[in-house]
Amino acid sequence: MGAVARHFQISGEFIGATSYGSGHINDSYCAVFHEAGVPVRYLLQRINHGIFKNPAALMENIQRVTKHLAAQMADEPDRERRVLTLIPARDGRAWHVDGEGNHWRAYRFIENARTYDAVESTGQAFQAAKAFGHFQKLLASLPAPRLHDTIPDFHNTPKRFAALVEAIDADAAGRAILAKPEIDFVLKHQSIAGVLLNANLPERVTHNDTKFNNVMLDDATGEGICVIDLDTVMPGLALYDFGDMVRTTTSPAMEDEQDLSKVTMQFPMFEALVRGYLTSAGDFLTKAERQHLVFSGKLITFEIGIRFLTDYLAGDTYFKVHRDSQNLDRCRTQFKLVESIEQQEERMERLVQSLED
Ligand code: ADP
Ligand code: GN1
Ligand code: MG
Repeated sequence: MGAVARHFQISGEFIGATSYGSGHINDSYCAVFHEAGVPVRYLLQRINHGIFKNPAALMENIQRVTKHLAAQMADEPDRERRVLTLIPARDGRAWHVDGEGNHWRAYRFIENARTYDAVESTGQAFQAAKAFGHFQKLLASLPAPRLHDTIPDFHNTPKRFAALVEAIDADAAGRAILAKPEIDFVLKHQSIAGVLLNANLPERVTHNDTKFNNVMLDDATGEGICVIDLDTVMPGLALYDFGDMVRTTTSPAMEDEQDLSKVTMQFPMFEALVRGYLTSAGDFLTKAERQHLVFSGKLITFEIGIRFLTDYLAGDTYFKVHRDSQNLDRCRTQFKLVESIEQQEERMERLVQSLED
């Protein structure tokens, strides 16, 4: 790690690095340098180029996005903690390629803030949603050209459905027999897959991976201080972001929880999300977008469940796993949450409606 870290424009002496975070895709490390005798932390990441096929395009997106965000934060107190800051490599580029062809980047470490894998309070849900809505709002003015699609069709649910059907047919890991109820669940819900794509919603610059653990909450104030994990920032629908907030922030259970009785859509969390999101995004959302807020939670939860199931059937080639049936467990929590949303859909719709009046 020292060899990698020294390729970035960081002064001081490299002390060490440890593996960091619980993301499913990239490898993150917290690296410590001594600068004038003081330990300073940096976040180093190896980009998963098996998944992000064009790391240069991805880094160009991140450079443009962070620069645009930073310019709008210029007058804010504590502005350096409100947007990710890339540390350039010594050759002046925004990233470093090592001898094995791995792409690395370094960020300034956001101190006195942290991410949570599971939500703990409605206040946290409100703050996360407000931060992601603010992120969308600031990026609405990103100058042309259009950002690169870092993963094409990332939230195209019908294509995710088709990929699952292929994985069932191929049954590469011989697991289809173990996932019959989950496969049936998807087939039964096929009709919802295309709804957002056919709802005439505007394309925006969106985050596309608004997991609760992709926003850092300030330790002292609880504020959603910085949106992180920018690899999938690209053109998308605002509701992809809101839907993924519902998926990851309304249930108190971990994504791979095996006790499904713990997985439930907690109405007060949903209410906090809607209120937080409307605080920052309320003035640009169209009527059609508002009308699909509840639906987007159901759809994105369904979609990510499909992706976990597809990866389970393919033999765990995409998401990092730490045990054998982890992707199936993740799929089950998603579908349990979809059911919980279905049971409360009318009440959720009434809430959104009441906030319109
Ligand atoms: P992944 O794509 O693997 O989810 P993330 O970019 O979300 O990677 O980073 C993984 C974890 O590292 C985050 O959940 C967060 O806790 C931490 N992290 C990421 N960026 C920073 C940063 N600039 N400062 C401090 N911690 C960070
Ligand atoms: C991955 O990188 P991470 O862990 O924040 C995935 C998301 C999924 C999520 C499920 C690039 O996100 O799309 O929703 O896992 N990211 C990519 O937890 O596929
Ligand atoms: Mg992440």
